[in-house]
Amino acid sequence: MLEPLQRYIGTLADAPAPAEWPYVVRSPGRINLIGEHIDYTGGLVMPAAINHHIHFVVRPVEAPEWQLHAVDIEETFTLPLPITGRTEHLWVDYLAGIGVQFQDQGHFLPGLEIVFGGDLPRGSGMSSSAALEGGMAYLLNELLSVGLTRPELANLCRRSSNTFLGIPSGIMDQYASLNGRAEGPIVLNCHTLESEPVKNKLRGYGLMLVNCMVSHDLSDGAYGKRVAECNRALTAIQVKFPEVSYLSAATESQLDAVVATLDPTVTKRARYVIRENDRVRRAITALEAGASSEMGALLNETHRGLRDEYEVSCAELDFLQQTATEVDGVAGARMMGGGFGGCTINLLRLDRFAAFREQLTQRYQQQYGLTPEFYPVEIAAGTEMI
Ligand code: GAF
Repeated sequence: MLEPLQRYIGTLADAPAPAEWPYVVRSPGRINLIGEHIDYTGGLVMPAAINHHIHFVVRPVEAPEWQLHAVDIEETFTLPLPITGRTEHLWVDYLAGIGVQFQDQGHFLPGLEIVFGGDLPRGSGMSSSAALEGGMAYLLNELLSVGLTRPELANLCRRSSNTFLGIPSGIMDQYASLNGRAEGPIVLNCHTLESEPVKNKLRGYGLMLVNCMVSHDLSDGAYGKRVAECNRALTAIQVKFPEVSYLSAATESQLDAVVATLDPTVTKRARYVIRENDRVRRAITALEAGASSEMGALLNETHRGLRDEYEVSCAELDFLQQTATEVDGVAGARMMGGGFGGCTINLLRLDRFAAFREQLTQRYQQQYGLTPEFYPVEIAAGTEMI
């Protein structure tokens, strides 16, 4: 029985799965145009759900367990219910953590068989983890008729990452996967959790992700360190300006007024956050005006900020970003996501995709002996039952 389902997932068909498998959820990955590393400071971010997905094909079973089949990695795991804690498999824990959130709210988890997989590359920065969490949360919300809204589901997923998995991430990835709009990117205010679509008037340009094919180990601890540094900056600013309730709401002059009390590294991080938040506002204006060169310049500025002030880039990403900006037809480029590896996001003319690919491949192979992967991405709708 599993084999046809695996084929079904392989084709990513929009048609419903066989009748005995009544539930199919499609959960997308995400990109982020701008507003990087500021979701956990209450900032503005501009993500979008994309046309790379994880599909979940699900049926109820009698036994009190979840029979999980991860098609892409060809692994199977049976999770007894109720869920009592973590397992030894991170992919299982992404799903189990969501179950725990529902359990903690008093819901009885049904026995399920879940087959899932898709075309969302793992570890490339398109947030397959958020797609896993969001898809599972969406599914349980429907099956148990809980009635949580999409922003509430995103919050639940973030809570699971933070508390069950111990990953101190913000809310952007899960929010984008669950709330994405096919018309274009959204602007999410991470303080209020309100979002709206951006009126993107850029014509003739598309987005291409380039995977640098490395992932430096530093990343886990470094992310938590950045979160802690931002909290320290906020605490110092609040001593003088108690009305500032989150770091992205501070101004550079408020930061300047407390600089003597701050470690220089913390000041650098906070300056990046405040400037990045401002760049998002300018990016909204640029997109609404259809101004590709302004938008591109903002992407390049963000990259410099992430490289020099926030220090979450790496040599490979810097090389890809710099090289991209030298290619004809590229408006701008930057590293995307948590950093230390993964993808760059590039804004370039649609008629230059092939040349871009060729030039970057050649230069990157020469420099690092690695072949980058390219993903032309299109913006898509958020999680849905099909
Ligand atoms: C990771 C996190 F999960 C997000 O919350 C966000 O902070 C991002 O890094 C950086 O913008 O993807």
